[in-house]
Amino acid sequence: MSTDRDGQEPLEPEVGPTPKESPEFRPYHHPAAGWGAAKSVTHLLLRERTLVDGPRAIMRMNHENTGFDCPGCAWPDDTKGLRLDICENGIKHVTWEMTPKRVGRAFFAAHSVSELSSWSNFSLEDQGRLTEPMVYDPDTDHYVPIKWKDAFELFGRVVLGLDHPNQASFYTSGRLGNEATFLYQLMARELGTNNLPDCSNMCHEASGRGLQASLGTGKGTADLKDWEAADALFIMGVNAASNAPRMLTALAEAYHRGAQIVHINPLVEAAATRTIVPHDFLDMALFKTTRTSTLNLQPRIGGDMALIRGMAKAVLEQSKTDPKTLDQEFIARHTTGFDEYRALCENTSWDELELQSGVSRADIVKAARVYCDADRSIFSWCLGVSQHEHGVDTVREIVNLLLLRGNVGREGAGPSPVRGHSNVQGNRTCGIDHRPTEDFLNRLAEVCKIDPPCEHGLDTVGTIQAMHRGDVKVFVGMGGNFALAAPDTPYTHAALRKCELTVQVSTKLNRSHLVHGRQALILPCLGRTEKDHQRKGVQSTSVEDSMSMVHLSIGMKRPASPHLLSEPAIVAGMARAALPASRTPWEWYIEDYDRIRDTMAQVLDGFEDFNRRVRLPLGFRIKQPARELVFLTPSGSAEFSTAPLPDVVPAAGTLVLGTMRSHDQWNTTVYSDNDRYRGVKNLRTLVFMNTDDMRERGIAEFDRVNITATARDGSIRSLKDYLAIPYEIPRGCAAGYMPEMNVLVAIGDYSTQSDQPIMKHINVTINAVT
Ligand SMILES: Nc1nc2c(c(=O)[nH]1)N[C@H]1C(S)=C(S)[C@@H](COP(=O)(O)OP(=O)(O)OC[C@H]3O[C@@H](n4cnc5c(=O)[nH]c(N)nc54)[C@H](O)[C@@H]3O)O[C@H]1N2
Ligand SMILES: Nc1nc2c(c(=O)[nH]1)N[C@H]1C(S)=C(S)[C@@H](COP(=O)(O)OP(=O)(O)OC[C@H]3O[C@@H](n4cnc5c(=O)[nH]c(N)nc54)[C@H](O)[C@@H]3O)O[C@H]1N2
Ligand SMILES: [Mo]
Repeated sequence: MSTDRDGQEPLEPEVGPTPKESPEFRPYHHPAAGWGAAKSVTHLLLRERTLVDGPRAIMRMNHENTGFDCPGCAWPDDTKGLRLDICENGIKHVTWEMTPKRVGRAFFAAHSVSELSSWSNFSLEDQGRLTEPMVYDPDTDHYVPIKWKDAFELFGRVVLGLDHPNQASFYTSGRLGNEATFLYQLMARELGTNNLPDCSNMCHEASGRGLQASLGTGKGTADLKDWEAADALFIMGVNAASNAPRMLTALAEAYHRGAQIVHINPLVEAAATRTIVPHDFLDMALFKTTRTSTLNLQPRIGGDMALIRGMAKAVLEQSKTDPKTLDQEFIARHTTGFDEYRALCENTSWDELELQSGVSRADIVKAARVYCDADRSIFSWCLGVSQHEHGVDTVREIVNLLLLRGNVGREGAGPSPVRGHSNVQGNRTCGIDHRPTEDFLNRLAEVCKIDPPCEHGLDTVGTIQAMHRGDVKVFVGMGGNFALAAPDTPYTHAALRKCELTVQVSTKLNRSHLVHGRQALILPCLGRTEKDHQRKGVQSTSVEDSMSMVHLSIGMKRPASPHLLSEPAIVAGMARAALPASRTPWEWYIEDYDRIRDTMAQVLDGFEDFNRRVRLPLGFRIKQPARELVFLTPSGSAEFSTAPLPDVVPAAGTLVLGTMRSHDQWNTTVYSDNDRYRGVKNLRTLVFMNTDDMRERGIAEFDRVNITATARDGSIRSLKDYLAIPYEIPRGCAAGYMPEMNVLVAIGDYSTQSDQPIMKHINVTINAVT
């Protein structure tokens, strides 16, 4: 159980909305999406009382530059344009933002911060949209209204009083649009710090670093057209039906076309079975389902690298009798390190590969056959691959396998990580990077006439540790819910409480407003669905999806309150207050976001002629050098990697636990206590376990268990009274939900390769409560 207030008061386990109805578990055998999804959406629209506005807004979502971008996941929009490209969860995220409920000054007057601290996370967000800026009053322990001007002044005063700009840290959650992002990093760098942690530090940092090292680009190279042309799709470590539901459409289309679809996941998730394509109304009416998988492999948690190396070994073995198995010309012309990699594969025994992957040689070879039989293959992955100690090595291993058959830089092929937040990729493109390149800083300095610092800044874990030490005194959360999303909940909370000032720019009340510094501000902003009026008219912002497409998003709803400001305007207000002598035309930028875009066009690679190109019907695709076979690596070629296989087999008596999302949640926002596709109702404090592991421990379904995690430094963290659910998961593996389980992730347990907290590989023991 987590603790609050520097470890003194215990918090209730973080649960969703349902007042304890009895939990249910019945394995799910229906197709993904389809009518189950439609029913769930209707329920939510009714609950949020947006049955009229909701559907109207949804019809404007993801349309060619005339609507707003879905604030949900980063899956790209349908290339065919006008089709209704929506999903159940996208609709949930939109209605969540459009709720008619409001949190005004009367609410804050009625409830002290201490009182609100005892509320569940669900109840906090369920109060509705924030309506005006608030400041914490320590005398009364209440948030009280503050004028925007005074809020900015307070921020400016505290920042100006710091000994060094590195005593401030500026977090970004991946919903922030590109224009606000650019201004935000400009403010930080003009102040003199690269302390720009973001949610990507907990999410896809490993993917960026792995791809950068192998291919000289931090992003995937495949786009949706490639997905439509691939002969084989390998889907790794993603729960697509819940977290990137529009991928189901691509999978169903691929299946119809006769493509092979291989899912690699310790759990057989709903997307690995069959679907009713969510926006295909005829299929909906006829209950017509399509398969979305041709092969499922269930590696142990952390076993992917061994599995991929096994596939590479099988490919190399096959090439001895069939030389065309390898793309020799591609390897010779475009890669380095092939001989070393081949030797490494040959010297890794099948026994070791089977043990470490948890998959039999026969099944690994089966997957390799699929790969060899396909002319064009795409490998797609998400957190199941990235949130590990060896996430970078695994991503590089995937690239190794792609390189063997020349599956990079041509149609229908390539690496294709599935990003999380709708604009997390755009944030990085537009400068949110605690390790900026010299090139970028030089360009920023020249165009914006500032003198940015070149020493690297703090990422998410680094920021938490620095706050804990007292080295960082000002924390700004630009969206997100840092207090719950970050690892080691009590440690993170203690760190936030040590700050001089915490500032949260948010749409809804959440835990991060209650776990605050000595001084604290809540700055409420417009949501993506809302009209952003500025001096020169209604403004749009741009976003970038998982496949490097940049397009405009225009809100259409009346703002939730007349006192809200847009995110760019909030950044400008903060910047002006903290940089009174700044020559950056902050106010002028806000009058018309085209002006921000004109500056961005000069600073950012691939954004030339930004204002015109972003207004093209589907926006534009940022040039991807690796796609054109230009590899910006030290060698100028795509680089094979030869990392040693990690030992991921749990020690005797222990299990490896991965944290993940339920179907009915958006990261720290929990919509209900149900996880439909996994057959769970009214329960979040659960742990999925293998039946044999349960039997060995004398645990039966719904038995209460205690979970104890042992960190690398030997420290112990635990959760009590969770309910065990027997699940089809490999032996030695267990799984449960974030953010409740973040208390188990020790602050020091981050990857030495990516600095990402290891959220998918926690060493635990699980015992029945006696
Ligand atoms: N509805 C909804 N959509 C979302 C989000 C949300 O919370 N709700 N969050 C968004 C964000 S920010 C992100 S980053 C993405 C996250 O999308 P996902 O990566 O799907 O997120 P998780 O729920 O963490 O699920 C991890 C998946 O990896 C599998 N897995 C765990 N360990 C391993 C392993 O070692 N190997 C393999 N191969 N698989 C493993 C799990 O079984 C699970 O299927 O989704 C985005 N979209
Ligand atoms: N154990 C464990 N922990 C994890 C993960 C895991 O798999 N396991 N996943 C990690 C990952 S991948 C991620 S991305 C992080 C997510 O970390 P965050 O991005 O920090 O968290 P979210 O829950 O997405 O943030 C939700 C909040 O964002 C605010 N918000 C919503 N819309 C807007 C908007 O338009 N503007 C602004 N300013 N605010 C808005 C609302 O106030 C809402 O409460 O969590 C990480 N934590
Ligand atoms: Mo994420």
